[in-house]
Amino acid sequence: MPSDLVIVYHRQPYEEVAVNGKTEYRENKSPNGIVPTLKSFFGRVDKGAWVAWKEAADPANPGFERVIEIDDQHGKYTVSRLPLTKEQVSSFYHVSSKEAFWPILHGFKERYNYDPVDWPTFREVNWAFAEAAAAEAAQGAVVWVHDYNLWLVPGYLRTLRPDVKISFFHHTPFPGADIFNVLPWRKEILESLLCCDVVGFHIPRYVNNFVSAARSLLEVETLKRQKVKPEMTTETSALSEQSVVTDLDYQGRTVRLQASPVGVDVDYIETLARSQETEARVQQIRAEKGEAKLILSVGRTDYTKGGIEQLESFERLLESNPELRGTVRLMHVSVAANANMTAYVEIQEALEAIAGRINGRYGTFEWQPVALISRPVPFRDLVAYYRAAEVAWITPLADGMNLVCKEYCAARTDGDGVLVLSEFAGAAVELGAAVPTNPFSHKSMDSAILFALQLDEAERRGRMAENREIVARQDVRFWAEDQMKGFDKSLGAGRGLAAE
Ligand code: GDG
Repeated sequence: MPSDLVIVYHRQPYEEVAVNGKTEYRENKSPNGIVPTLKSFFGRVDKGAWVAWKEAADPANPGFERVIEIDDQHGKYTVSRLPLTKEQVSSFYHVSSKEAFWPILHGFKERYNYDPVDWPTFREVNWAFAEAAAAEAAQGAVVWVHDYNLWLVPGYLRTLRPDVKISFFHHTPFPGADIFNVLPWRKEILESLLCCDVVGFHIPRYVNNFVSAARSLLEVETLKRQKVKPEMTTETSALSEQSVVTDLDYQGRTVRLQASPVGVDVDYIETLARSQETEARVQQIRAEKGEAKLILSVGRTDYTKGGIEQLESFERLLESNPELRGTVRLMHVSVAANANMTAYVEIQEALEAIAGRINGRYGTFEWQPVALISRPVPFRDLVAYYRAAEVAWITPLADGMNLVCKEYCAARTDGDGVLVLSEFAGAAVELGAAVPTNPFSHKSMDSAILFALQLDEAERRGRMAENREIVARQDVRFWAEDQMKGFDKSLGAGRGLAAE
């Protein structure tokens, strides 16, 4: 049976577990991230489909069922798994996406690695995703494509299935023309994205950057621009915009542009944070750390997350403020998602070197200033650390949104805690009561963390209350509803999805 909604995302929507020699497909263990939210859209349609990939030695004989039926709490849907070879995965995902697109999207021109990109393979893989989506989609269905590694899917899909409605969501920042145009495939990518009915980004800045890139190479016309909603314009943020383009014309078609910041599952996090188990764990963490204040930093091991710059700032903090020695501890959780890539191995080594140096220079038998955690922390424990940490120090150099800072606020059901947030995280345009910091400036990094440590309780609680209100209002359901509105407005001519 064809599907009314097809989600195209490189990741599979469940975990595959072997039980007594049989494969079972289970809800992902990790409740965070956006996969559960995406799946919840299947509850709004008669039939849904998901397109992902799975590695196979021989794509002609993959050795696994290509299309499987899933029936979980979100409803019934099929998952098409494209058999990709190890070489295809490496070329399309690790090389083109991570070594060429990722640095450009985050504004790191100097890290951009052009030479190993195999563009024909990138096209081939994107074509396979488009074909699989076309095979699943009902007449007039909505096909929702996610992220830059599937940039060419909309263009191919438009050719294969002119009837479907295509929506694309970018989870990363989108740079302006000066940076985006470093990519030699820029025109092909933009032409593909302009085949969409809706192109979604987290914040207005990325929308306007996309328009600047499109305008630099193609004849696009701005049909509509509107004032940015007050909840997305904190004055302090380097990423603020005052107005945003909402409709573009390209070759006689209207492309709707949407800024909707992804939120977190506040109900779920609050329930976890309030549970007796978490409370007990929080007491235990507090007892272990004693009087020392806990500064918490969580993120993937990636140069965009600014881990090295943050540890260096912490080192300067202890150097310049000897009275802080013994009174603060930094828990720096940095988990590698791409453990084998050279760039990430180098960062891991650098983090270990700096953390070791700080501990060697300032630590004592009783007090270790930095706990560098490189293994994933179970989400339950993470929530307990969020609850126990006096300060969350989130300082990416560039980040599409950053969900960790929102999770921290959601977990602070006690109303205390200080969030120090980089101006270059998309979330900074929403969380105006965070202590802002510029990770490119030593002065700003050092003074922001010192300021956060010294805030009195009334000020801490006032700021946290403001941030919690925004995080609760603009949660993941708010994002989902916003996406729905985008579908309804622009995709209304299709079969349509039922509003909840
Ligand atoms: C991309 C964009 C955008 C981290 N360590 C552990 C752990 N995490 C979880 C956090 C959070 C998630 O990973 C990270 O989300 P972020 O949003 O911070 O970052 P990216 O992975 O880079 O995500 C980003 C996002 O897409 C959504 O559009 O916000 O800008 O780069 O949920 O909690 N979870 C557990 N243990 C860990 O050690 N369980």
